[in-house]
Formats: sequence, structure tokens, C-alpha cells
Amino acid sequence: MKTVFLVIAVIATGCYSPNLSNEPFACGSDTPQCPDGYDCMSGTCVKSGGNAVVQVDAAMGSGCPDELSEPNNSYTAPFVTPVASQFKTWKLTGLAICPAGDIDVYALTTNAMQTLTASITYDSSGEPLDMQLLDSNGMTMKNGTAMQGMTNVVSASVADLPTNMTYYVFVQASTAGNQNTYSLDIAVTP
Ligand SMILES: [Ca+2]
Repeated sequence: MKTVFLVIAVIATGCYSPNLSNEPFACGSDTPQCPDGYDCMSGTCVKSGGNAVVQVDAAMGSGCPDELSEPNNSYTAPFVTPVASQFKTWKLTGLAICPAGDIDVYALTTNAMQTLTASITYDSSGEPLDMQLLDSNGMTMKNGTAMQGMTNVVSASVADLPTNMTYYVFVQASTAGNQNTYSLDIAVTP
């Protein structure tokens, strides 16, 4: 059975701190668990619409590192991210194209007319990975391109996307059959 496998990497600064910053802090035990404008995510109050680093817990998988984010092999069965309803910037680490032939798909839904930017950073000592942004019908709307000087970072951006539409980040090996680990960043603005 799948249990909570997302761990928000945070620096806890205490409950109901009067100095409310963008840094997440521990949720309270009573309701409401977080002040107005904050959501309780995995035991941590994070600013609604703010940023979060989320980590797939590799230790809970016995095979491929990101086993517990699987299956997300198609846009019809994606890993659904909380972008943009809860977070406008979202990072997922501990991911992998594994085993050979694996495809990873992540969904996000706009909540305004927004620019979507996604990037993957793969292990530079391993095999190259590719990323694409797919539209709501699963069709490619932008191919990721390698960042100059950091060829293991592949990113793509599309502006003026309408509100309340679901888009997908599609990740696969550049050469079929290859495998590698990676992290994923998704951001929408404004
Ligand atoms: Ca995978």
C-alpha cells in the first residue's frame, strides 16, 4: 500500500512563529494546523502558492529509486503535482528513468494565465535524458533543450497558457533503453 512518500525538506522554525517567512515550519497539532495563508503539507506549514522542495524517499523503494512515484508512464496516468493550486515552484528529487524503457509523466494545472517552465537535471556521469512539455491532449507543445554550459540540464518554457488547464512534463531517455537518475523543477508565473 502506498503511504506518504513525499518528504518536504525544510528547516523547522517552530509553530505559529510570529515571523512568518517563506521558510516552511512545523504544523500545529490543533485545528487549524497552520495560520491563514499557509497549508499543512506532510507535517509542515508552507506558504500557500509558495515554493517547496519535495523528495521521493528512495529508501522506501526496493527496485528503481523512484518506484513509489510509479506508475507514471503516460499522460493518462501521470504523477499529479500540486502545481499550481498549492505551489508555483515545485522540485522533485530522487527520480529515475528506470528500468530500461521507462517513461515518467508529471501533471500540473494552471490557475491563471501563466508561463510554464520545467527543467530536469540528470546525473552528468550517466546517460542523457530528454524532456518535453505536453498539452492537455498529450501532444508535444515544446521540446526541452540543453542549457548552455550545463548540458545535463534540459529545460523548456511556454508562455500565455490559459487558466485551469492541465499540462504534462514528459521525461524519457534520449536513447531508448538507457537509464539515469534526475531531479525535476516545475514553475509557473505569475
Ligand atoms: Ca521512473
